[in-house]
Amino acid sequence: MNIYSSLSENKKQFAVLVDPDKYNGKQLIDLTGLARKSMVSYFLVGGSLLSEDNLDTTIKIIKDNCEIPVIIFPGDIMQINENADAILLLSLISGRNPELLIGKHVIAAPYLKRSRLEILPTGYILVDSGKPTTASYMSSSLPIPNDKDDIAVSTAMAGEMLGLKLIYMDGGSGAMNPIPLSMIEKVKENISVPLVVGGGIRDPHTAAERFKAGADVIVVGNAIETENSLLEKIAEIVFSF
Ligand code: 1GP
Repeated sequence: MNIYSSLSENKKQFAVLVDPDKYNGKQLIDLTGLARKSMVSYFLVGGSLLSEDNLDTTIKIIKDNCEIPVIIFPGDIMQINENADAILLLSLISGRNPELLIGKHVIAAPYLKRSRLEILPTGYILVDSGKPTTASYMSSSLPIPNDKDDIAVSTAMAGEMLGLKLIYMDGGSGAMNPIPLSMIEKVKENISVPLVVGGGIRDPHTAAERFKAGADVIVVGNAIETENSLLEKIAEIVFSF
């Protein structure tokens, strides 16, 4: 399966973010069952900071229990894993940390070239969500202020012009506030690559509003860890579009 083609299909899609530190085997099996039933589009697996050595097992359990594609959402080059289907090759274009714009990519490139992972070059934009998140802290970068739509638009446009194939606007996991609707609308109007939106989405209404504003893919992590029935409710929203 070519994941980029499926991301570009111009239909609303829903990705569940799995932080390998947060799920045990039984919880993962329950989650994959629910995700299969609800026709979740993708699993994103990874985290800005992983403390346990669970990434490999997490990916294997997901792959053993469903056909849903697994995309690595790496917090670090240590999170490259051959058992996944694809990897977001993140360039943190909202920040000015050279390591996360090109440095880590140079180190990862030979490994990625040898792997069979599909590479998804992604312009990753962190947006201030009301308080520092693990992503903003660990990346030593300043997120875009959430009332500065123009900065977000110019950043996303620059990312697309540089050849990045996806734009991912993220408030960071556990974000206090989700990405503002006006920012999503304006970014969407100005890019033609798929737009992924995540961070702080905790209910179906918030997800629906972000789809309406122009998000092609919604990512939800934290809220599903707390209440996995939310997965079915958000998945229903996807089918209403
Ligand atoms: C974080 O966009 C993802 O990078 C998901 O965020 O965990 O807040 O849903 P949440």
